Amino acid sequence: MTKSALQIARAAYQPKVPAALKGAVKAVDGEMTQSVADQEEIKKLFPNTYGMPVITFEPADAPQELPAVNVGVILSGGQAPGGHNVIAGIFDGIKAANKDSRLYGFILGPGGLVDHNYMELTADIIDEYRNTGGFDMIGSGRTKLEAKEQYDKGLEILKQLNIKALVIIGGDDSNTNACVLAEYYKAIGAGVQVIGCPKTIDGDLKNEVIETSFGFDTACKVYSEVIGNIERDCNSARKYWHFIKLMGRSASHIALECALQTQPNVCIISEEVEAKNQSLDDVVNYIASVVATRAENGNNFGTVLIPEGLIEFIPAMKNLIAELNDFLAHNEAEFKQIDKTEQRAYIISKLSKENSELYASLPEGVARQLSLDRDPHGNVQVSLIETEKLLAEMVGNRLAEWKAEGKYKGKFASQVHFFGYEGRCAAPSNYDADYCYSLGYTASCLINAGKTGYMSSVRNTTAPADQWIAGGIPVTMMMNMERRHGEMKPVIQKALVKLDGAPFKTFAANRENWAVNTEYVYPGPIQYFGPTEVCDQTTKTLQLEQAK
Ligand code: FBP
Repeated sequence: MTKSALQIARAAYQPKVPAALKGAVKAVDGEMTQSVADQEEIKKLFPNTYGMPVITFEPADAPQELPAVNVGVILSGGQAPGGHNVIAGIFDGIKAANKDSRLYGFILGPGGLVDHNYMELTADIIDEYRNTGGFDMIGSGRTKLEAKEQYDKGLEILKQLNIKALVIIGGDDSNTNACVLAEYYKAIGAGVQVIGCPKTIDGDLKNEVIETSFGFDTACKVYSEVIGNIERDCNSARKYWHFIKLMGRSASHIALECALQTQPNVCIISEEVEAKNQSLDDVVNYIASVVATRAENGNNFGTVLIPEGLIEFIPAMKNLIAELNDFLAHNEAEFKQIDKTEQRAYIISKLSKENSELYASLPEGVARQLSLDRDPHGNVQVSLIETEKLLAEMVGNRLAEWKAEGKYKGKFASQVHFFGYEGRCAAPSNYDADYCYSLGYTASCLINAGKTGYMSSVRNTTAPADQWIAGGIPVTMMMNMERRHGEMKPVIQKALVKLDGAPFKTFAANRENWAVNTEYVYPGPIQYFGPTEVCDQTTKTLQLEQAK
């Protein structure tokens, strides 16, 4: 296979690890824990894995001879830079404890466990993928592990391969399911430990004890590089407004981090839109007013960042989508009979007054997406809605109205972009390469310590790596009860952008200046070799959150 020069050089990179992981470790128990909310219910649902202590790994006085262990690993959900290094860390960790230990990868996500689709990960394979992006070593998938039959089917292959521990690398839902699996295997005495690792570029799996999910750092740096390039382009040609949608299914962490890195003229934060009960019209008016103000200064150009999940956070749109879901579910047959050209008018005639007016105000393409593209559960697939086009078009229309009223005299031409997949498989930054390898190595220490129902945790990561703290957090500690598909379920709390948190406050304190003046920052590409202040910067979000 032909490799790029960077790939060849990068293969030799030795990830930096916490000092404690450089030799033999001992597990030190901290405080006993309880769930963040709904303690009684969670305790009842997890009688075997609730209340366990936080664990920290410290250097051991003497190396310990450990028995060989067979371990399985699964990559779950969307790709995130650094996944291969988590696997390399697990591999090196179990081999350091006993060279006869073996690692098996389940193919294409959790489905591989259920379908008994696996491969042994040998040293040659691991070396091929060190410090590379992507999940292609074993592939990933979105099958949810949530049914007893799946757990039992999985156990068959785990027994057959004599696997004593399973590491599930995933987001909040996958780690929730990992914990349910840990509880189940413990309850039936299956003899299989389950350990989770925090992954998602979205950055929404974090809390008091998990500083960040891996991949967020690299993905934001890739997007910020390109946003910076676009800002420079628009500051050179001075004729376009660029509307850039950024991935992040729900939370706006990616948009916020990219805004902190690149200082665009506008960045919409979904959580703020919801908290202020803003309408789509309010968002359009805000962007249009920034365009108009800049035009008064002769600046008919700018950059707008839009989080992928925005639509679902606009209360009025949420109501419209809910009524549409309901209406179309109950009238599917009738709706399908209607000629495509009549469908819009048909929906307008059927919805409640408020929702029908909102629906009628939407551009044709978006209205169609809302009524046609539905997932297997009958829900509108909001991520398919081209919010960047929607906003560019609506802002253009609003400015035309203002022009007719004599309130705006500028020129408005827009370009639209969507950045998501471009960043998910990038070669991990030094931070993600180090963090992921450390998470994997820590997972191996949790396995060696006989733990189950824990998430691998590496903290203090704004300090140099040798001061990082490796340990394990009981997954039940991060749980609360939430309504999912009409039922109350124990789940890890999703971390949305906190409006009283330092990253948002820093953004809010600067955005008026960034809107009017051209204060763009051009972060440039991720640097893998060079001075530490260039190569080892963490995200601004993490720096601001961790600043004491
Ligand atoms: P995870 O939460 O599984 O890490 O995936 C996040 C994400 O990248 C979102 O940002 C995006 O909305 C979604 O995956 C896209 O999913 P898919 O890869 O299935 O198109």
